[in-house]
Amino acid sequence: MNSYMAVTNNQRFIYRRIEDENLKLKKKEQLKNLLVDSEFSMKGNCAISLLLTKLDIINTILLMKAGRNVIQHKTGRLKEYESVCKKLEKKGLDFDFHVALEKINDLIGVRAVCAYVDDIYHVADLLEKQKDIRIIKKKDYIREPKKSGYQSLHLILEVAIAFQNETQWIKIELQLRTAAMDYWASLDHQLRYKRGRKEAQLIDEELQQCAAVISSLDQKMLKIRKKIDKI
Ligand code: 0O2
Repeated sequence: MNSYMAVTNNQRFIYRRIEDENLKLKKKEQLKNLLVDSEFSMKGNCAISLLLTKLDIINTILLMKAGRNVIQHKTGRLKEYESVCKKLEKKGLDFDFHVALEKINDLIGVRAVCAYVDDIYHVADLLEKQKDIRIIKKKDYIREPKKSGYQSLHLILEVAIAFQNETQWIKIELQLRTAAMDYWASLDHQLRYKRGRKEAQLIDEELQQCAAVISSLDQKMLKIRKKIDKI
């Protein structure tokens, strides 16, 4: 190959890289427009409000039965645009709104923290019985914790929302966990962003041990509560 050919091939490669980068930027811009301050975000916020209200009602029903608040606190959020991009990249997916909508379950998310492990399943049962809720998938990371030690019950569900002309089913991820699981997950979340550092690997192992301690603490607290319930 002569030097003239080498230069043109090199240039062609650079132009293609620039074109690819421009296309990626364009797709990301379109994705941002469809995710942020959009029809999607408006409907997503409606889905969050509806699910939070449903959880309030369930808490009231269970409060009448158990005489205590079963759900201690709850929050809802739309996944941030940067976080959506990171997740798409991690999964090797295109920066496309419809791909994100189909493949990312927690674009719209609600988290509820319960007092005891059995409360989590009572709340999930009551939700499952509702006519305007469809359970798409259940991931029980309490019965089968993740390798990291992460525990929570995830319900990927759809809620029906009546808009002006039609009823739409909106996908939302509900994470149910105890206060101990929540404490562990928030520390782990901080660590996860620092993964790759040498010290982080040691902390990883320590966190796995803490997850086991937390699981046994939850079980002990549940046993004590059940004893007290019988008195
Ligand atoms: P962020 O920043 O919290 O939003 P999949 O459904 O298998 O295609 P996905 O969506 O990763 O893939 O499912 P998974 O594993 O059920 O995780 C969904 C969410 O659960 C995560 O969202 C976290 O919020 C939480 N989670 C899962 N594993 C862990 C863990 O090991 N530690 C902590 N702290 N949280 C975890 P994001 O988007 O990954 O993160």
